[in-house]
Amino acid sequence: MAKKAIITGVTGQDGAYLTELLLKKGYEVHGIKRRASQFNTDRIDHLYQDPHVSDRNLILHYGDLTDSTNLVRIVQEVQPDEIYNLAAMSHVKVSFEMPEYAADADGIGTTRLLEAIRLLGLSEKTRFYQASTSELYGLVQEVPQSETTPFYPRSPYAVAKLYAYWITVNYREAYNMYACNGILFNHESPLRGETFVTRKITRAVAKIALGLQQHLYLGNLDAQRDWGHAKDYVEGMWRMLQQDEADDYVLATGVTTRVRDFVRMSFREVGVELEFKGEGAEETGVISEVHNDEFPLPVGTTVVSVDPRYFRPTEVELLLGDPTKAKTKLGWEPTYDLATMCAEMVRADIALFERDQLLKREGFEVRNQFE
Ligand code: NDP
Ligand code: GDR
Repeated sequence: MAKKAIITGVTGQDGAYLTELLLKKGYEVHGIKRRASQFNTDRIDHLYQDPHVSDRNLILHYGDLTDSTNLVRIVQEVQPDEIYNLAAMSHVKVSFEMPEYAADADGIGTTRLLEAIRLLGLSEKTRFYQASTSELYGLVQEVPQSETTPFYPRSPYAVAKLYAYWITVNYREAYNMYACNGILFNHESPLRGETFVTRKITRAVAKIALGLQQHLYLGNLDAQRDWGHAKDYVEGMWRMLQQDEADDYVLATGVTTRVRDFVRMSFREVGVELEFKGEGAEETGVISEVHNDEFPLPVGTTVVSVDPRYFRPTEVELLLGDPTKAKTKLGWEPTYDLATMCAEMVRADIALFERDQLLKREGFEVRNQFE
């Protein structure tokens, strides 16, 4: 019999990569997606199977982490071997605008799933993965950060995730459930949401290189992040649920990079060198060298500025993870380095926008979104 897994947040970046991984491993995957007014399954459309086919191994269910009735119903129907709780209002800056919703979906949502497992008598059968985060570390207490570093969350998102972390530990201890926290540092990919900083940058660089955009506005260029590739990280999630005993693990690369340097790295991919001038809100990124005959802007053009609207009321300045425990106990190691991932993201965004470039050349209007 194939193992059954439920993935919440199946339409997100990690949901897509994890679905692909579990299908390859022969699982029957049940994804929970939200009802939306437009299709929201772009990232998993290549895995879609016609509901009329009888031996499908990817089944999607409508559901929401804020509604326990549907979660109980789906868990009862599926009787899963594993649940991966990836669904969340996952944007740190946006959580300052909707703190109550973040607490409900990201915090209480986790309890709703754990309670579904418990109430349905599945505590011994169903293994549970909670998408915890390096945002728990928040204000720097220790560098690098490991499973034993104290938490100091700095946003409504991180506070909600702190609750989710501890309720997962509590259900493990109180009910002997196999429940794990993956404390994952930032991980990116060509499927990354468009408003997270790496993807915002690679999209803008692609558009600027194709003559579809002139300028990129960013917030805190000094922030440092330990960026890995989502493909590596979903493998770690799966490994956490295959051990003899449940535990909590950090997944990270052990390398940290400033936002400003990721901008430089991305422009380098299109043959352009940037120089940063000024400080704080006055800082700008100016083209200092061009090694690409097709690049549309000359040396001396300012292409990056700081817009304080992207600053956060409380910022997380430095994240650098220590993945030793995952390496030792799970045999997990990242396979991507940042430059390779950055190149993959820029190339994917160029391919995405070449269609827009063609439309523009032919005289059609191309609207700019997500700037
Ligand atoms: P995304 O933002 O790409 O995906 C989030 C998913 O959650 C989407 O499928 C979204 O649906 C769904 N979702 C949001 N709210 C609800 C809700 N109320 N009910 C049901 N589904 C909901 O996130 P990632 O894939 O990047 O991250 C996955 C998880 O890992 C998240 O919990 C995130 O907080 C956490 N995390 C992520 C890290 C990262 O660097 N990527 C690092 C550490 C933790 P829709 O598509 O409809 O919006
Ligand atoms: P983060 O990711 O907050 O770490 O949360 P994000 O990419 O949003 O920000 C990283 C850093 O870049 C700075 N920054 C900007 N960020 C955005 N989004 N837009 C900008 O214009 C910009 N300019 C500078 C930010 O201030 C920050 O310091 C991500 C999410 O995936 C969470 O769900 C997850 O838990 C953590 O990673 C680990």
